[in-house]
Amino acid sequence: PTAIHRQDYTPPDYRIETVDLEFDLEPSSTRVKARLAITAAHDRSGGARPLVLHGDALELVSVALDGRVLGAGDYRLDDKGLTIAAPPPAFTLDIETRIDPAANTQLSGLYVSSNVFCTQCEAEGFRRITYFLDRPDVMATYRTTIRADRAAYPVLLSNGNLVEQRQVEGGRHVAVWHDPFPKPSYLFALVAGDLACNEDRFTTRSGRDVTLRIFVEHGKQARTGYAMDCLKRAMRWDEERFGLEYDLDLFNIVAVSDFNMGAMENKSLNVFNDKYILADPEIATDADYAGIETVVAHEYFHNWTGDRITCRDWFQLSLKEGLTVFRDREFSSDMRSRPVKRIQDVRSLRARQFPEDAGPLAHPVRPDSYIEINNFYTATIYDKGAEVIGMMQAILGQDGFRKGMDLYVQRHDGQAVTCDDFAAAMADANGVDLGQFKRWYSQAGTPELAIEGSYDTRAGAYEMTVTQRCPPTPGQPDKAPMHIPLAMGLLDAQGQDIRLRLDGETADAAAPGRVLAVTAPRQTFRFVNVPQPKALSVNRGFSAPVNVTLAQGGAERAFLMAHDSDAFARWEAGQQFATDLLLRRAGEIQRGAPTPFDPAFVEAVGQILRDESLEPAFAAEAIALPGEDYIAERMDIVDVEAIHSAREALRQAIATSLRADLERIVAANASPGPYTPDAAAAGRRALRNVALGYLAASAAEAPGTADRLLAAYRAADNMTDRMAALRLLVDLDGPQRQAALDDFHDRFRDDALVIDKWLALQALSALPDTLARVTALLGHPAFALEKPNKVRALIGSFTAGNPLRYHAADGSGYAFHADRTLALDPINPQVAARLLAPLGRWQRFDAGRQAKMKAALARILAAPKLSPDVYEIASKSLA
Ligand code: HT7
Ligand code: ZN
Repeated sequence: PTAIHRQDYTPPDYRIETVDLEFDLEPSSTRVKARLAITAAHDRSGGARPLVLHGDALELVSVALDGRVLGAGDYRLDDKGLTIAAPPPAFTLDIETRIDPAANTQLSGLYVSSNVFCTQCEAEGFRRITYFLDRPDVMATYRTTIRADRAAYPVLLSNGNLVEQRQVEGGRHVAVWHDPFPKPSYLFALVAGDLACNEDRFTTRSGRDVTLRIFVEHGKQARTGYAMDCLKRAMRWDEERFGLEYDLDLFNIVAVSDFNMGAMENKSLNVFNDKYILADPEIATDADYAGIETVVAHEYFHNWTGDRITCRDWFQLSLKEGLTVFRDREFSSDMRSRPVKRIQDVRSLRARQFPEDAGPLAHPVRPDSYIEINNFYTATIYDKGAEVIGMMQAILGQDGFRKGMDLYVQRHDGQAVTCDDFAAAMADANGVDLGQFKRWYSQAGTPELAIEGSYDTRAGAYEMTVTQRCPPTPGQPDKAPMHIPLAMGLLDAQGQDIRLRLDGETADAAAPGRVLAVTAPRQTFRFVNVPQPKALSVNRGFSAPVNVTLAQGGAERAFLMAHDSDAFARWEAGQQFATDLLLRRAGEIQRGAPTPFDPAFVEAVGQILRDESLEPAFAAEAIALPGEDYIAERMDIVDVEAIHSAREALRQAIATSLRADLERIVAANASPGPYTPDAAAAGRRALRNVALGYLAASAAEAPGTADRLLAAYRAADNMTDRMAALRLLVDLDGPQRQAALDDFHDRFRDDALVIDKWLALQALSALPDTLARVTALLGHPAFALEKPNKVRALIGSFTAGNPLRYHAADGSGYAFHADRTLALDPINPQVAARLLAPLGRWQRFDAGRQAKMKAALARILAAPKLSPDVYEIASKSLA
């Protein structure tokens, strides 16, 4: 496989103005007729250029140019597509292809999921439907005719407006759709099936009456209410926050059970993984509800940031994804608690994106090359991309950011553009220079900030020195300094923010917190007129996605935990305090000499438990320890056993010292009545379940723990509490564990999404025989390699979510991973490749594990007929 380079971009030689598609749907043999109106994009002084249409896994039936059927000598077919050497400057091309949707296990292009025809065309799936200029800078208007058996597929959908529907001979019917908005082929969609529908309406602020429909399997309509509510809230929010209004009379969503990702923003016909639509208290956890809110909003927001304004080429993917994640985060922050949302996003960034940025797959937010674009739907493109947008807002302010968005839409509506175009709109609307800031797009790696502060009592001045460094990443050994917006503050002895003024600023610049522009490799900020500070608070709100080194003792961290005016920074102080303790304990475990934990930490946790002024959702986050993966990132050589033991020991120490507080929290936050998914109720459940988790950590001291958890499992009247109890039980060997797992399976055996949870829970267990159980579950009727949700639930949970057992010293976890990858690759290479990242982290482990991880990667690479997807990840991981 060969790499594609950003620098090689050239505009298309031909434009496709209109696309007329006709589908004759049969599961194993679907006929697709495409009529394309094509014009040469360049002046032809140098003669006609060849027209190269992409195609993949297509059977060509016929091709005609301006009505003349072409013979084999008139065009060339190869594994990349169809080439016509010298077409006229403007012409019509009629192409007929035959495809086999039922055999499409890759789930890219047109496929069948539980008897429903559906498409997934991003990134390059349209070429698996017909020959086409399948690149995002070719935007056309589409008219789509769908013909199918009326009884089996009563619902026929595509993008845009329904212009005609009629019955035809042979028990078939036809629907014709027309989408007036030009779009790239990756936004094309078609759905046909026997689906139930939940219909609602929304009136836009300018008075457009929009019909909203959510299509799901029959019997599941009752589970679509929350998604519909989210959609309407998202539509209103986008009008209010960004002035962006929906632009058609119809907005359709379809949920399917087999989907490679979460959802897809096809113009006016979003297609979703069931997981991000279906919810009721019996089957969905609070996290599931929050996920639905985020993903429904995200796909809707793409209507402007992705569909109306799209990417020029796939190197610009973050243009739409980073921006749209930023927008969905802002939406969720407005719907829920902003600090809690920020904490959760940072946890996820540190768990997924920071390791990616520190490993062999590190790439810039705007990558320079790729082999397989499907491998670049990464945490860096999405989540770091969203951080970059968030930093722009931090620099420009919310009003300045809005001005930039307005200009971006005004300039580029209907176009396929670049990240530079976006940054230019932001800069021009605000009259600022974002030249240095744009290095966030081009330089990979997580910057490290070393911060030192010192107070000069005599001068009444505080100096903060910041040194920045960005570690080398593949292909980028040296980095230039970044522009880092660093929010910070100083607290006095009462925990109040000190008003801060930089040397040289006038008195009216003084403010209780500042956002500093860190731009140089080493920079000192001198604040004047400062009374004696007690604690320094940095990177408030996680204003920049960086790692900070700041020498702070336990007392200072505990003080910040209790007093910082920035809620995120309070949480962060607790995380860093816990991380210090856990790293120290892990080292002591390795040396065989554990010492007691600093009681100041346990006391600080106790204070949080007793502080009734705190939002429960925040308290839940504030008392939850950093994950094992985060601690691992901070160790020179990862020792999964020592990390696990250290973390368990700290959990036990907290449980032992704070038992009474924890019991009170569990009792006080018991469900007050029927389940509601709102943020406040979810926060109480979260706090209660974290407290229950601590109590379960001391199972050895409290012998009735397993019975208690089984009782909690049985008493639960919602999936959040049921799962919380079961998650704790699966780590305890005993009859209660099996009783609960069996009960769970029996209750929910017909609910695929819930059985995914059952698979995942078992894969996440800390018990030593977990791999054997996971291997046995591969043969369970509920599992199928063809179903991405099952693969992610069972295999993905084990390989990415269970470091203790995945990194077993004997290498069994790695061998399992290689075997599963090789089995999955011929079925669904996208999913196989996306699961592979944990093997690439071998540099972080001891020599024995390194050798076994590399051997697993080498075994994958040695396989004949590997997909480009898996080849790219495995080869880069070994490099
Ligand atoms: N834009 C969508 C990305 C996506 C996707 C990409 C590759 C293969 C399958 C896929 N399904 C969806 C989803 C989004 O970010 O909104
Ligand atoms: Zn997206």
